[in-house]
Amino acid sequence: MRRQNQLMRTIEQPAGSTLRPSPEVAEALAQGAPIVALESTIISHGLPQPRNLEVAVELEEIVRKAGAVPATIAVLDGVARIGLNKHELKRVAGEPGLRKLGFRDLPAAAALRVSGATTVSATSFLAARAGIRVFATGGLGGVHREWADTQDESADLDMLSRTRITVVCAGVKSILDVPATLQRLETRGVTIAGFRTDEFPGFYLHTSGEPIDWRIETPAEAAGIMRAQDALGGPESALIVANPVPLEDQLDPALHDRVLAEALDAAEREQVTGQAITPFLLGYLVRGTDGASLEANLAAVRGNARVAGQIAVSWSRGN
Ligand code: PSU
Ligand code: MN
Repeated sequence: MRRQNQLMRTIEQPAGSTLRPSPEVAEALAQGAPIVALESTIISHGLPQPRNLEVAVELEEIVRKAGAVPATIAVLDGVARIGLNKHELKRVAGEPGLRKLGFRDLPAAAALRVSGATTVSATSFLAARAGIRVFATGGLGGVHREWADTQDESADLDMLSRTRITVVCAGVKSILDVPATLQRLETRGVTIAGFRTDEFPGFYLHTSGEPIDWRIETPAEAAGIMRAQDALGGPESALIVANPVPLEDQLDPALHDRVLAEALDAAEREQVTGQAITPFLLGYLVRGTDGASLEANLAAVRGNARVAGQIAVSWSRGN
């Protein structure tokens, strides 16, 4: 017995020191209470200051109103934190030079005691490791329009193809090649269900115009798909619940197309590539639309946090 305890400690220690749930999240996990993971890159790199902190706080409130515990995920001083307090949220929103951490950056950040915000790929991995099944974000990463030249495909897609997590999002960011991204998701075996829609949402826009195969009407139906994933027993891929921004909150499509074309030109001129391209394009759109893209982005994320909370509640009731 003592030997077994010792063994447990050696196994748990590395995980314990690199992955730390907040007291509230730890308690919710122990009780099987509904929890929604929230990512932090959208706060640090996706939204302008000082609005980003307000939004971080607001998203947590929306999850709570739906009856679930929010767990914003970020790496602070090398430790992956699952659930942040107000002071820690402030660090994510305001710390100068905070890094953007994809899944592959996590070991280096842990070993070198670096702080950073987590993308969808890193957040889904950490949430699943912590035992959280539902996650809300804005728009996923995906295949970039210049893929043939750059091979730039977000690590989000790979991670979602091998992680059992439900991600509520407004589709993929419209700066991407949406049909190519949908094709990749099909090839990699990621289930997509439209939430009260037959079309894949367009992030800032209500629809991307691309059809999707499955439509659900209720959070309970999403929880039902999750239970069926478990019953089937694999593979370990994600469920994407695609929840469009309401039509009345979307960015004007003509304005979107015009400013996005300018943004893509500017990125090419300034040779922005790699991790920097997504924040660059999102920032360009915010300025080029006088903040209208920001409002559409926020409306989308708010809706996703709400639906994710409802799905988490339905999921935890049935488990
Ligand atoms: N959704 C938003 N804004 C964002 C992001 C998502 O509304 O900024 C972030 C997510 O963290 C996503 C990342 O994982 O952008 C994609 O970056 P990349 O294309 O470099 O993989
Ligand atoms: Mn990329």
